[in-house]
Amino acid sequence: MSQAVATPNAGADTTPPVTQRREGAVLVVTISNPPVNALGVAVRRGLQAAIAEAEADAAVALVLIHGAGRAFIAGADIREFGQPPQAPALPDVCRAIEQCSKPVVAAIHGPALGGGLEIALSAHYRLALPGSKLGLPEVQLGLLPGSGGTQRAPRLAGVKAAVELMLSGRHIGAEEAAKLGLVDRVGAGTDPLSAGLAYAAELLAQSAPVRRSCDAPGLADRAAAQAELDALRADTAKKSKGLFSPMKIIEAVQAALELPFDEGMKRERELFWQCIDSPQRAGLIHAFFAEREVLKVPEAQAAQPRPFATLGVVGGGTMGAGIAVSALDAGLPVTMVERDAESIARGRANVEKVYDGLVAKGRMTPEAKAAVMARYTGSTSYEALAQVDLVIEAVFEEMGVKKAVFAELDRVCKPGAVLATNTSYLDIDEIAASVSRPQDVVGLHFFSPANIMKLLEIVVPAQVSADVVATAFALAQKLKKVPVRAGVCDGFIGNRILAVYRAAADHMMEDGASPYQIDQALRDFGYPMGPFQVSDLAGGDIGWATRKRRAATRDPKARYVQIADRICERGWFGQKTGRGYYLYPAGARTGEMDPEVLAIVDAERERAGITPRAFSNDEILRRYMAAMVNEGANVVHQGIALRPLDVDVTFVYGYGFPRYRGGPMKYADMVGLPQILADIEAFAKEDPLFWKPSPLLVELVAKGANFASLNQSE
Ligand code: 3H9
Repeated sequence: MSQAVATPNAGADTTPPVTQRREGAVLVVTISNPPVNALGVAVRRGLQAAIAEAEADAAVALVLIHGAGRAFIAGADIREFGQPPQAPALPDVCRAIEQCSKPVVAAIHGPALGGGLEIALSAHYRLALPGSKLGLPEVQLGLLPGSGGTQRAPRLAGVKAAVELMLSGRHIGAEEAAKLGLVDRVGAGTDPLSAGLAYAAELLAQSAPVRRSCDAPGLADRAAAQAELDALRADTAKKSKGLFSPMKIIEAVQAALELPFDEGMKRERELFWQCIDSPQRAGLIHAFFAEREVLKVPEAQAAQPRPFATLGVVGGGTMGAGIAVSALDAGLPVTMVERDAESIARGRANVEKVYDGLVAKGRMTPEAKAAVMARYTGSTSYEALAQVDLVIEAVFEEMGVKKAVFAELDRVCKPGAVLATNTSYLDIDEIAASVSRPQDVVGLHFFSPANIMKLLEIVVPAQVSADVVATAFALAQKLKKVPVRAGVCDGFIGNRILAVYRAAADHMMEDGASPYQIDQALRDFGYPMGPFQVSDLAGGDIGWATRKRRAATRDPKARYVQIADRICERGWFGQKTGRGYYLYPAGARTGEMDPEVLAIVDAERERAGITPRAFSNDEILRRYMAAMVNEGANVVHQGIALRPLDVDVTFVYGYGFPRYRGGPMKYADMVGLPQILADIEAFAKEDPLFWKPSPLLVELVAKGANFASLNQSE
């Protein structure tokens, strides 16, 4: 993102980000680089200088490092990656700490992640307070721990635990870190300075010696360590799903097993640079910042959210129940309303089914389920929603039905209640205009299953007030969703773009590629499933209903592929009917190729007068992505998405786009916009109606700019 290296303490404050002062024989080193004490160049320089001072000052007997504010250290400054490196490098700072001739203590509170944990592991003694979050999450950025984490963590915690931490990137608490041998002491309280000073006093009283992690004995049983690593390597090869850095982590730990410490560090550095140079690093770091930038929308910056403590859900079908579960999981009380006793019983059963599944798998106790369900109320009367702060309507996707529900909500809900509609396509301005309080109406487009899928499109109709939008963003965060602001249009951001690239896939199918080849090409790209598998999973009848609804307004000159209709006419709706594009014998979830589907495709080609031609997987990908990016550009151009990064986050969290590619707009930037535009212009020769270059794409190419230039933070 930002091409500028973050300046610590930018602005009027000129306090250096690392300060030291003597407290008796202890040199207290304080890192203060808000918001999370990332290890930018000034922090690295400060730490190096502090260690030099400790060595030089005979009155210093021990060094205590701690973080000011809410973190110990959240890691390397991610904004520096991809920039020319500036000395000192973090591994050198870590080595200086470890080589210090006086004991160094790290007092950890809050996040101690990545390079932050590596600093702590280079210290000689570690204390962590409750609430600490320790981890080596570099894998999530396409990296490996590059400041000795791959060499020191296995020596302290053993291969298995260390590699598991590095491959999962998960954060662990102080207690678990102590069990693993990564910290020596779990302290009490919330102040790392006072806890650290008390620990330092103890160590000084015991004349505790310097004790270096590079000499720790975790790899002493070489054969056992190698056997553990071999098993992890085999597992990682199977599970790393196209990711680059997991195998590099294994290689780095192999070096820890085989090489003396300093040579292992060199090997780790080489592997780290391979990760830095990989496009996956660029994609994942883009995703990291984009996921945070999506929260920065004008309404949420201009207004405070309305308080919300209670939630109503209208509709107990799959969507309504999923939304209710999501809210119950977040600790909110939920009142669900359905039209009659039978429907509300079904609604309740749909909610309970989710928790019963967890209980059956041993992931929830029956008591915990009962406690959650105690917050659920079912009712057949709208009056039950009179006092709730926020209502989400999740009834049948039809304007008349939705308006009838909103009329009821308008009648019963208290003034100031937020009235949200969970629609995928419908015009929310029209819904808002039908009530007496359009300023309270907002769209919340959940994705199915709503308790699992992270994406939440927050659709902003013309008359909504800013605090309602801010409330929607606050709700999304409470529900642990990733919210994206969208404007009103048919399909909002995600489904609108989907309709276009899905049509491109249908065109390719009719022109000669099989659905199986198209799916394979997209799985090779990194999607967990191809578009035809997704259609079988979602149910072909859903798309069929939409196509029928749109039939009347479809441009008769636009190309329309009828293969999906032929399949649906046979009642083949995908997994739930045992066949769709694929065959699912005996309820199987993985489909098999279906020769009858291929025969239908052939017949449709013939009917349309098309002589099939061969497609390479590369061409399939180019067409699919060109269609997606072009419509993404239209969506940004028309203000439906605020920035290209909002399109990226939508696709990563709602449509299975591989996160390590950053999102479609980031991918387009990496391919180069002139290339994408040239593809579209070439395809337009066959079908100028479908392939119309987006004005935004044309403009950016003419200016030599990219999508990143429209993301304020880049
Ligand atoms: C590494 O360490 C490599 C080394 O092994 C080797 C090097 C040679 N840098 O998430 P939040 C910003 S790789 C720069 O909203 P929270 C973030 O963008 C690094 N900026 O807060 C946001 O900015 P803004 C390994 C960072 O409380 C603000 O801080 N470390 C960094 O929900 C607040 O963040 C990681 O991967 C950073 N490292 O969560 C940890 N971290 O306000 C990444 C955060 O402008 N960070 N920012 O939007 C996190 O997981 C979470 O931010 C954290 C706090 C848990 C720390």
